[in-house]
Amino acid sequence: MNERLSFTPLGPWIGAQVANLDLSRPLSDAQFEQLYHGLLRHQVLFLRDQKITPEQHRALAIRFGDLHIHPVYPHAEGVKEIIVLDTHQDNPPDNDNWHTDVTFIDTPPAIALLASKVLPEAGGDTLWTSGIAAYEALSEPFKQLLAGLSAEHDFKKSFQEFKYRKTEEEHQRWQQAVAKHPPVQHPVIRTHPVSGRKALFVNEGFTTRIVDLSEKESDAVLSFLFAHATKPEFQVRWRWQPDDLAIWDNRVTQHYANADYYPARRVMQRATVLGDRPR
Ligand SMILES: O=C(O)CCC(=O)C(=O)O
Ligand SMILES: [Fe+2]
Repeated sequence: MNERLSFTPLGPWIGAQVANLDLSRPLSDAQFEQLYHGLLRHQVLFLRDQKITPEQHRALAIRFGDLHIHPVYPHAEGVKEIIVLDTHQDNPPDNDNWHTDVTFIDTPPAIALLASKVLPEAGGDTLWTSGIAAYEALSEPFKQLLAGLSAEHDFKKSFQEFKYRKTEEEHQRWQQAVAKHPPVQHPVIRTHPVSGRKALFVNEGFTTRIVDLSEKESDAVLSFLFAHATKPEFQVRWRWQPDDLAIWDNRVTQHYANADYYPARRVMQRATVLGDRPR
């Protein structure tokens, strides 16, 4: 049997489409190695025609490491590690902002695996941007300035109270999540723990300030970095078909889920692999 996966780059910096893999069957070690290597290189991988159940999704994700259970998002029935993002008229999309997933904890996710289940007739693309490309495009003096800095990341910046007041129960769950997630700090530039590549690690979704700068300096630097990080040059955009799977390296990327399809329905399933402390 031919076990070689093929990777077709979707751009020079980020994104590749993977062929010759059927994820409804268990991956061999050789296949997993190739997939992981491809992920490190391309930062986000896309696979078409992968009809996987929540259980199969979890079994695949667990090959990459321990899984995160989200404090707020609902999960698939009986599979608490699989988040269900079911957006429609009464549950508007809320990932239409550039972010890296769950950077509000000490050990943000390393990898996420997102499967498309129900799609609108048009729209609902997702975009990713490379923190490696963004870092490498900075001038040397600016890289040196950023190298010594840490930034604060806060759950509340994206999960804002007004969105969680529909029922008393929802509001209580939000309050508990806030109490459990005080702001944390991460380096502004992180080094990938496996590839050794450096990447910009601030994101508009959760990063509130650079701790060692004055408030005005921090605001100015962050607004430059948020804009810089999301230049089209560093991006890839994926047009979903049903049963696609995207796998991204959350340590060195950000993403944006285009909400243009609202109020149509769109259902996605996500597994999230825990990472280590950014350095
Ligand atoms: O719905 C999407 O395309 C992506 C949503 C998102 O931000 C995520 O799953 O982390
Ligand atoms: Fe996300």
